[in-house]
Amino acid sequence: MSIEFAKYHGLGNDFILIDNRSSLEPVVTSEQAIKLCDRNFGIGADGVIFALPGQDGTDYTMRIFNSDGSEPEMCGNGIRCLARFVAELDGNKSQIAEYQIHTLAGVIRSQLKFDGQVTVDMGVPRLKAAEIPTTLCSNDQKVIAHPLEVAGQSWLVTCVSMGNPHCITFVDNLAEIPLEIIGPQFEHHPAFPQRTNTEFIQVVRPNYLKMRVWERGAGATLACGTGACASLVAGVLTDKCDHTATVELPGGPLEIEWSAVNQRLYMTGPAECVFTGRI
Ligand code: ZDP
Repeated sequence: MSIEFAKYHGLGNDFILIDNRSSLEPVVTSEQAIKLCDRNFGIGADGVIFALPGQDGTDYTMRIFNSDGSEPEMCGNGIRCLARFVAELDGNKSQIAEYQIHTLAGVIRSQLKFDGQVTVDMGVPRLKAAEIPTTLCSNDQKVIAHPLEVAGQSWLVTCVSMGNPHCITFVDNLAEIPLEIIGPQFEHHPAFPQRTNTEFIQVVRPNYLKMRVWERGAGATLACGTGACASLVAGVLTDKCDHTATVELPGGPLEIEWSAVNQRLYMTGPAECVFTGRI
């Protein structure tokens, strides 16, 4: 096979982008995606993202495989990269371009800004246990500061779905968290039937959070857009932070706003092309 790709990243959360406009199915299988994401035997990435034809009146459809071959519903950093990638494919030279993108988590709107930043309307967070999904409490209840036993310790977790599942814990000292050890134990905890993304948050100020993330299907990554949005929601629900905050990730900062008017989340951050190539 011969497939052209572009390598993009959003704050170091990196993806292989593939022009999939000629087909409704990804041109790469999940097994092939695992190999492409391998950092020693492949191109190296946290995931593979496909720009497919739009559905139901949208401009494009996004699908993504994690580096372990699983398919998440949504991907915040990835959709910023996709917006830049399709603007490039379209030959869109205008300074501001808006795209409607169909995802497994619904229609997402993204807007390219003149300064290279991309703002994404990430939609309304889902909070009921059944929507996460988690068995931590009964189906239509919210999981807010709920105890969860992991690695012989009780953690107070808040669960938020941004289309994909997130489990958030607030900690006093982020540097002390043994992410590589406890991350997988959260991810595979029986309370999360679809597994979960896991975020640890240190509140520096109500409008400034620091985050480390263990991603479902990808492990420790430098950034996670859906995770930053979910964490701000968890911070508001537990009275720890404002509706607008900077979330500092290992790869850099994202600006997140949870609108009190329409309950939607807006994420702003960079997306950059690193190189292109042929498989
Ligand atoms: O839900 C999942 O399985 C995630 N690993 C998907 C990827 C999320 C991402 N890091 C983000 O920025 O939202 C791309």
